[in-house]
Amino acid sequence: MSSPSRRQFFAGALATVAGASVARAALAGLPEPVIQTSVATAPPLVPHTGRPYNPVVTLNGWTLPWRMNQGVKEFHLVAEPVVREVAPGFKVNMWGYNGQSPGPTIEVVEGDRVRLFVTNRLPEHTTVHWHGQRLPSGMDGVGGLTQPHIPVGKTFVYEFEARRPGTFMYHPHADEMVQMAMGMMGMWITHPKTPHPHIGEVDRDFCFLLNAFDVEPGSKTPKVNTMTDFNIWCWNSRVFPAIDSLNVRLNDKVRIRVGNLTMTNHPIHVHGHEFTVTGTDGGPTPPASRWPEVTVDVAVGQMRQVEFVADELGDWAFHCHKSHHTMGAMGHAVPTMIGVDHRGLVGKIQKVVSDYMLMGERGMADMGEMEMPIPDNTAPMMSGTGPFGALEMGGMFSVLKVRKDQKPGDYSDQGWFQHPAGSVAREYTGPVGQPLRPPNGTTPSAAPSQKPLATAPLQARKPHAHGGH
Ligand SMILES: [Cu+2]
Repeated sequence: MSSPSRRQFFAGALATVAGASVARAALAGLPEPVIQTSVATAPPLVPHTGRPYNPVVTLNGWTLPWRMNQGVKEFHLVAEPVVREVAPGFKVNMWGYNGQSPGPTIEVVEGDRVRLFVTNRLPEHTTVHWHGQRLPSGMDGVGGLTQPHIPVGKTFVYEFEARRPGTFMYHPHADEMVQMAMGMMGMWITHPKTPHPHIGEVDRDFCFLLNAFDVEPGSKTPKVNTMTDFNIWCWNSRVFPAIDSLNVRLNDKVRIRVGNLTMTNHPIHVHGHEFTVTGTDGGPTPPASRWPEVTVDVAVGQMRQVEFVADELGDWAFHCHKSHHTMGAMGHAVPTMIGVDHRGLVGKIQKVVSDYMLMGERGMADMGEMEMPIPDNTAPMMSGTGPFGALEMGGMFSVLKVRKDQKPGDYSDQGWFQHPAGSVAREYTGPVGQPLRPPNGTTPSAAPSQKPLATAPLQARKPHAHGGH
């Protein structure tokens, strides 16, 4: 993560000035839209007006500044085409808000009166639905049902009170399949007004959206008619290794809020720690309902927030547990080539079939190591290099970095973990005997040291029942 961009800094400063000293007449107009194009994780936006709170950090994203206008928090969202760097060397034409997909995180406090101006710079009409909020029906943003669509070039205004604390999302409810497939979405956090019995204080509060795209290898624009066959699995429109790590201090209390706006579920898994689910779409969970887990499934349209104490030093993988979601651009027709050495042919085949990619002939680990040849503007299928070599990961994967010397409030990446001597898995160099295998035709369940009994009853087994494990 890098320091705040100058652009963001000045934008924040301007918002402060506007809130503090601009004449009332000027406040009758729209707040200036703040645009952010940096892919770096912005530092938390400490509130300059209104009730105080401990702000969140949006992975590879940022929080939208607001201005206070006679007690109302005013935000200005601009729906527009954007170019998102999903990974270095892989840029995608998306639709988003204020320069990015996803749009900026909106952070408010329970009880805040919120006014949101939405300007439509898309080539078609849109709306914004405030997913999960309690609000007047006419502010719910469902085009045709609760409001007319926002025409191209027009600005609509939404206004409601943030009635309950929790983790929320926003997205269009207009040509939804296209607009969400193009990247239109964002997060919304409502902090509690007063200490809440079910909401704990934390040292670090992260949030991100799960989102997915279907981008043909070598192309730059998502296919918008895809229903389930997405191939770019993102957190905040980024894929590993372009997703920032979650950098925390030893014994920090950590909260991670995850929203899912893909079209499938994602079991989100942390290594080295157990977490509890402290919040869902409906708000904070009562403590008596919580239990420890290391994986939480986040279904389509859901939000989950998990909390844990980061009390184990190290680099801990944090990822979706569907293994094809930690892969990059998988062509849909990649043949299995295990056992075939055809590396020399790839260039020739790509001249005819542009999205043809080489599948490793000994499994796929080869490809992470060998930087397999891929078409231009394509996310590598598996990449990222760790201190011990190729990580063979892509897509929905990041690293929780727990460090003793990470300063409070510092979210910067300190590099790879320095393992204490003797604490890393290593090669065993002693003698290794041949495994004992039961002779052909005997029951494999008999322990090798036991002589299979001729009179043992036959066990019924499905064919290949033990073949794939
Ligand atoms: Cu997944």
